[in-house]
Amino acid sequence: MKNAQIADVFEQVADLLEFQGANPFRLRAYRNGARAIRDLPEPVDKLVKDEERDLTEIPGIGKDLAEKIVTLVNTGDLPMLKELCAKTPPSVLVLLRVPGLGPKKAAVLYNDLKVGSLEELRAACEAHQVRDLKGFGEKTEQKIFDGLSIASTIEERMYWATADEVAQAIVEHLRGAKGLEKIDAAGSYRRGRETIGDLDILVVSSKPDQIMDRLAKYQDVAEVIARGDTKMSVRLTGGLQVDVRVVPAESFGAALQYFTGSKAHNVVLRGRAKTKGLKINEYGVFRGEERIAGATEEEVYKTLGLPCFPPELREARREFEWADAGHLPDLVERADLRGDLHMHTTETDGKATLEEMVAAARERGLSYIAITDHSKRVSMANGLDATRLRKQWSEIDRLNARLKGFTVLKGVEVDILEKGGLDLDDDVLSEADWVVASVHYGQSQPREQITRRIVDALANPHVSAIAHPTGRLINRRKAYEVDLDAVFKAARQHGKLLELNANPARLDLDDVACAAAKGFGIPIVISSDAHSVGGLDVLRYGVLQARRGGLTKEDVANTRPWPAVKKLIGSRG
Ligand code: DGT
Ligand code: CA
Ligand code: CA
Ligand code: ZN
Repeated sequence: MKNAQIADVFEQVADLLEFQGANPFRLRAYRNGARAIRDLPEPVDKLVKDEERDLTEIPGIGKDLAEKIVTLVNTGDLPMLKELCAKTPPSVLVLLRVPGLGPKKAAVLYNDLKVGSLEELRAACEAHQVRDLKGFGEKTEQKIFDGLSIASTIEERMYWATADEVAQAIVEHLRGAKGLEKIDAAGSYRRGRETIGDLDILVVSSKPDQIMDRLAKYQDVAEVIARGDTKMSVRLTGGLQVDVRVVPAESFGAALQYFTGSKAHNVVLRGRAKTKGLKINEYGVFRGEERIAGATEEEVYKTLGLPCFPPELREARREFEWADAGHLPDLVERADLRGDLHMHTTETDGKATLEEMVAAARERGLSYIAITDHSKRVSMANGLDATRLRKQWSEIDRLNARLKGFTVLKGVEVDILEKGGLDLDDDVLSEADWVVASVHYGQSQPREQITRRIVDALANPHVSAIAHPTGRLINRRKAYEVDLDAVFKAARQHGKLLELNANPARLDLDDVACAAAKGFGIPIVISSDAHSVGGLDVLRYGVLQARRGGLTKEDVANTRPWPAVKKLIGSRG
């Protein structure tokens, strides 16, 4: 079980407990636990198997939750959740998807109005029955009504990073099937979208039945949704749907193209085919009845006079424009990254020491890192004041003196204070090699205020970059109201960099914002924000997002050696 799935289970437990009116302290333990696991940069299941580690090391995880995690990892299930579910009408969980409707209010709706589905909730709102309930009122009724349209469209989508583990495991499992000739995962997963609705897997096989039998036997299959001659859909424990299609070898490329999508990209492609007097579908490219391409994606695109677009670009954004101009951007790759400029150590809320982070970064082929522990405002993380920071920096100096072919930069992640300004004085910041400034508090301030804070931080001569510039947490928290355009302008004016935080829950800046930043000529720095040794491995998720934004090696600052990065900072100031 993946961290995110375990966190989801704890959230569900908390919701159900709250629905049943349980003790608030009990709820809070589960909610805090969920957050702790979600934010943990290393896989909990590995931690469980490591005899030297204890889950209760994780802040927010006590003995009780630790035991539940062990149960979840070992069995994929939590008896407590089953019991709670058995005591709760299943439809209530659907009600909880409505923004503005928590478990407590859902309980009132269910008990007093017998509302048990989104349709019934809509009807109750329309009949103005909701406003008369105790603790509701007209405004709440309206809010719930507005939230209904969102609830029916959002199903929680899985992080790409989680889907990746699942996809690799399933593909590996299916490779064991007799008659398998080719297999590839398509869909949003192949396009590297930050979240995945379902997995689409394509197979060439002389024995489709063998593939399907083997899929049915996969350990995590909870339910077979449908099985036909060439297509099978299953649902995994944890909820992800997987569609497997068996296609003829001569159509494999066409099917891979079609099922990779995106839909919008395919629509444009069909139009292009049409103007050439051709037809394209998942079986091939046709002139009249004759199939003129289909075995490979390259030939499918080539027949239409197009390059074989990297999947990350297939969103009908600018890829056709680029193709028409004769060149696609040469997208950045993980191997291009030479350094990582955002990470934490045991001095604040990291799990590994300075030396351990250095060793791990070297193992991963990096040649420099910046240590950017939190500043004092983040008291929960034991943030550093000037004295402790300078002490850490002298340690870094001593370490650098011993290191060959590797540089540790003296950095800090300085908080942008709620009232504006930075959490550390200029005199200490001026001694740093690299300063990332970030907003952790006052996230719900109005647009102008929060934008001003960030723009002012960019104007500070000692700040190098802004970390996670929008603060969004995928599936959990919306971006701040920040005016990104103003941030881009300020970054350009002062010659500053912007981060693409590679944590799979953040991916901030996202693909679209990266493309926009590139338009302003702002270098992007892809950073892990690692809080542990394993946390360094998230860089590849950042790279995927950068690729979706059309970024090349040139556009990403930390593909350069450190002295060249340094030259970028303040260069336009
Ligand atoms: P997801 O699963 O919501 O994360 O997103 P996708 O992109 O994987 O979408 P999915 O699984 O519904 O379909 C996979 C691909 O199949 C999609 O990217 C494009 C193709 N496709 C599906 N339905 C249609 C359609 O109605 N028209 C066209 N042109 N393509 C489609
Ligand atoms: Ca899909
Ligand atoms: Ca699908
Ligand atoms: Zn950080």
